Amino acid sequence: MEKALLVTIALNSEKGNWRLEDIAYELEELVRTCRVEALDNITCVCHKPTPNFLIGSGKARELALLAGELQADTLIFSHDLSGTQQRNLEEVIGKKTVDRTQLILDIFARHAKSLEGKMQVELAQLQYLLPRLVGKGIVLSRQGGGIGTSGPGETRLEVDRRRIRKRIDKLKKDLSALTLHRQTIRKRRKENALPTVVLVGYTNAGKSTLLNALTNAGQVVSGGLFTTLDPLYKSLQLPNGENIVISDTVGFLHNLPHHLIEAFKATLEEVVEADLLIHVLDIAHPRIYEHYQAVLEVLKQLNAGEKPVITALNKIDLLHDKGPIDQLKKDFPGAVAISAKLRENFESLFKEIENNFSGRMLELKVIIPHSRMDLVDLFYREGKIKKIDYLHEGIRIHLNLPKVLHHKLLHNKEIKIVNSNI
Ligand SMILES: Nc1nc2c(ncn2[C@@H]2O[C@H](COP(=O)(O)OP(=O)(O)OP(=O)(O)O)[C@@H](O)[C@H]2O)c(=O)[nH]1
Ligand SMILES: [Mg+2]
Repeated sequence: MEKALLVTIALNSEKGNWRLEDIAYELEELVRTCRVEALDNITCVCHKPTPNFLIGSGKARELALLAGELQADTLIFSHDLSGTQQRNLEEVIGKKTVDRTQLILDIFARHAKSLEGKMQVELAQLQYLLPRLVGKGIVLSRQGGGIGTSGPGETRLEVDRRRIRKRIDKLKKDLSALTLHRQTIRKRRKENALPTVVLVGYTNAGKSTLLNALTNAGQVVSGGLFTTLDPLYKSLQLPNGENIVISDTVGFLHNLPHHLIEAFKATLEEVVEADLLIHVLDIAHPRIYEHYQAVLEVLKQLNAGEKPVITALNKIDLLHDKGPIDQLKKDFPGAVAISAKLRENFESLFKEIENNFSGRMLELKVIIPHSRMDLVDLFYREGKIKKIDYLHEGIRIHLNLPKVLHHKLLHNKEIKIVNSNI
């Protein structure tokens, strides 16, 4: 197993509510996901970041000594490094260095499954690499293998600049063709008038677990970060009979590398197009408030900051003391506390979703001829039948039906509307 020395950096110039220990903890979680052994995690507070070394050459020499003592293969930094900084650090330390973006790209590269996912990751990796291919430092160091060198699938990253440029152009072209295809599908879905709900949230919050619990989607779930890169779309019938399409998304992270957001824009467009978002939060995570803010930031970047959102406080089964739930419900008004794993309190979640779409369904009583069993099938499929009576004059049905469908059936002479709530 690759052995790494972690370096958590705090820049004085950076504001925000992320404390040094939060950054350190997150770096460790990312490294764990990469199956790299963390030998130690050194924190560096940088009052004056330098363009050549970021942390200063003196600190770099200290790290070189420590890395030698610990016999580290690699140094992993919690911060992004410029090409120059990375080259200089590698020269002084004599080891491979990996920065935060590279680390995240590496995880994405390992987890990409679909063709589109792989292409998006490769594009992000190449765009990251291109401006760094000056001199030979980074090129040579990347040839050693290990973390920071994974390509999507089994491919090794190319390091030839001209070929990279060509490849970037090709990937962009192919991805935009896929985007077009995706838009066509989305348009068709819109025509069918099915509302779409997208699960968003910090990585590891439990989005895929929730999707599976709601729809038997079979989405892969794991304790590592960024397990899901390829969202799945599933249809789901709410208790009131309304059919919706629901999907999960790539997990978010604070300061998600912009290369990644750019490359995944096509996938993340689903978030922008959604009728409703469910923001899944890991209630058992000590940094829940920071996660919440980070997700809002990414949503803003995607121009989805104003979407209707239901906050789902997930993993309540992990809380021995239920006290914090009350406080959290105050902090996140309207939030529902659930356990995706144990399927707890899904009724409240469904109620919130239904309320959000209220007005789309209509309650009515109709009488249809016995010969029109196909309509009964349709009502079962598209609506919710509350009561059905087989009478002499026909089949009397009390049901909830989507308004769009009601409009379509309005002029059907065979359907007699006895009562409706409009
Ligand atoms: N105890 C408990 N664990 C949960 C719950 N929901 C999810 N988990 C666990 O949390 C971990 C992450 O779950 P995922 O569903 O993969 O999370 P995700 O949000 O899809 O993560 P990414 O795809 O990586 O962004 C897994 O180990 C799940 O088993 C829950 O309600 N209770
Ligand atoms: Mg997932």
